[in-house]
Amino acid sequence: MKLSNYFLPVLKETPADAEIVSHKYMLRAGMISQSSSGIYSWLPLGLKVLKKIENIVREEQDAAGVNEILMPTIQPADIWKESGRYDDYGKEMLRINDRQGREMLYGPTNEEQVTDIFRRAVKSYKELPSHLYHIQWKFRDELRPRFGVMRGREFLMKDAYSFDLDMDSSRTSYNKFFVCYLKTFERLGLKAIPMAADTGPIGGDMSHEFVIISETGESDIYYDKRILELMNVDKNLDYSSDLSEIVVSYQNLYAAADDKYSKDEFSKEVPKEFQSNTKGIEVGHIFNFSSKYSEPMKANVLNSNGKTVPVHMGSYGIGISRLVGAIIESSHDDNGIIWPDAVTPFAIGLINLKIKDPEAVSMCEQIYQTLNKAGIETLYDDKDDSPGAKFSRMDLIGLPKQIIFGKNSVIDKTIEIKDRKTGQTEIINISETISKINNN
Ligand code: P5A
Repeated sequence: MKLSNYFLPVLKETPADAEIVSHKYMLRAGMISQSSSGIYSWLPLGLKVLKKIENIVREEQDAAGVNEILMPTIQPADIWKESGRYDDYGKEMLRINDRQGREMLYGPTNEEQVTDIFRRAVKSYKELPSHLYHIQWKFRDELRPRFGVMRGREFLMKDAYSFDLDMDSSRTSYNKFFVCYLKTFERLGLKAIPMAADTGPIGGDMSHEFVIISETGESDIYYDKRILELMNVDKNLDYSSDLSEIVVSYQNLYAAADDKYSKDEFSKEVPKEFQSNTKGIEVGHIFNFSSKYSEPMKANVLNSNGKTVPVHMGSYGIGISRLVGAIIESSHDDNGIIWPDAVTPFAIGLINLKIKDPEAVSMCEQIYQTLNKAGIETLYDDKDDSPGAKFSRMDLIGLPKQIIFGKNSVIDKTIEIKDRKTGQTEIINISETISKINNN
C-alpha cells in the first residue's frame, strides 16, 4: 500500500479526552474515529489489525473443532423472557421496538439465541457434544464507557457455546476452550493468566477470566508468579487428548480476580516471594452454567435410556476489539505502538526520504514491488513530507521493521533497516536484498 493512497489521518496532538496510552495511540495513529460515546468507526489501519486478531481467534477455534456460525445482532425479546434474563439485564440492554411494536434488542451476548438454534436442531445425545461460535458485534449500554475500545458500548466479541449430555463431558468442553484460549493468546503475543472469576449476569459456578497484566487494567488481580512459567502450550496440541492435566496445572496455582479474591487463601497458598498483586485487562472469559438456559428454554435431548434431559452448557468469550487496545497497552514506547509480528497491519514500512529524486523513486518502487510479489505486506511512505515527519509517523504506527531509503541509497545502493522495538539499524545492499527476497 502506498501512503499517498492510504487513508491514515494521524494526529500530532494527543486528544484531550484519551486517558490511557492505547486510546491515545489509536486515535493519533488514525486507527479509529469516535462516532458517539463508546462507539467507534474503524479506519483502514485499525481495521487491518482487528481483522488479523479476528483471524487468529478464528483459526484457533477451527483448530479446536468449533463450528463457525453467524447469529444476528438484533434478537427477539421473547427468548430472553423465556430464559428469565430479560428483566435481569437491566439498563445495559439496548431495547428496540420494530414497526409492529414487537420487542427486540441489540444482543449484549447470545446464550438465548444459540440455545434457540440448538433446541430446534438437536434432539438426541448422539449429536453431542456440539460446539458453535460466532464473531459478531455486541452492544452493552455501559454506565461508564471509557478507555476507547477497551470498554466500549459497541464491541466485537468471539463467543462460543458448548452443549453436552452431562456435567462430566461439559467439563471436557470447558477444558478444551480453556487450553484453546491459552494457545490463542500466546499466538497474539500475550501472556493471559487464567483466573478464577465471578460469573455476573451470565451465571453458573465455574468460570475463568483470562487477564493480561497491565497498569492501566480495570481488574485487580492476585496470583502466584509461578503461573507465568507454565505458559507454553504445544502448537500441535491434540484436542482429542485428555486436557485436564494442563488445566489442573494452572488451577493448582492461585490466581483470582478481585471478586473471587480471598486474602486468607492467598497468603496460605502462595509463599511470600511468589505473591503478586497487580492490575490487569480481561481479554477473555469462560463460563459453565449447566442447565441455566437449557432448562427454562427446554433445550432437551433424549439420553441413551430414552429419557428427556436438559443439555449442559457453557459459553466462552474473547473481546476481539478490546484486544487491539490491550495489545497496544502491552507493547509500546514513548514514540508509539510496537506491533507484535502476528497482528501487525504491515510487516514493513518503506520510507523514501528522496521523493523528489526520480532515480530514488524508481529504486524504491522496485523494492516495493519485490516485497509485494514476495507477499510481504509493505506500507510505502511515498509522501512528500520532511524526514522528521516521516520518521515520527512510522514510529507512531508501529510497524516492526522500517526500511529507510535515504541520501546514500542512490549512490551506495544500500538501505537502512531499523527494528522498531530495539531501534537497532543495519545497512544492507539493495540488490543482494532483492535477490534474497526473490529466492525465498
Ligand atoms: C461469554 C461469551 C460473555 O458475554 N457470553 C458469551 C459470555 N462474557 S463477558 O465476560 O461478558 O464478555 C466476554 C469478553 O468480551 C469483552 N468485553 C468487552 N470488550 C469491550 N467493551 C466492553 N464493554 C466489553 N464487555 C466485555 C471482554 O474481553 C470479555 O472478557
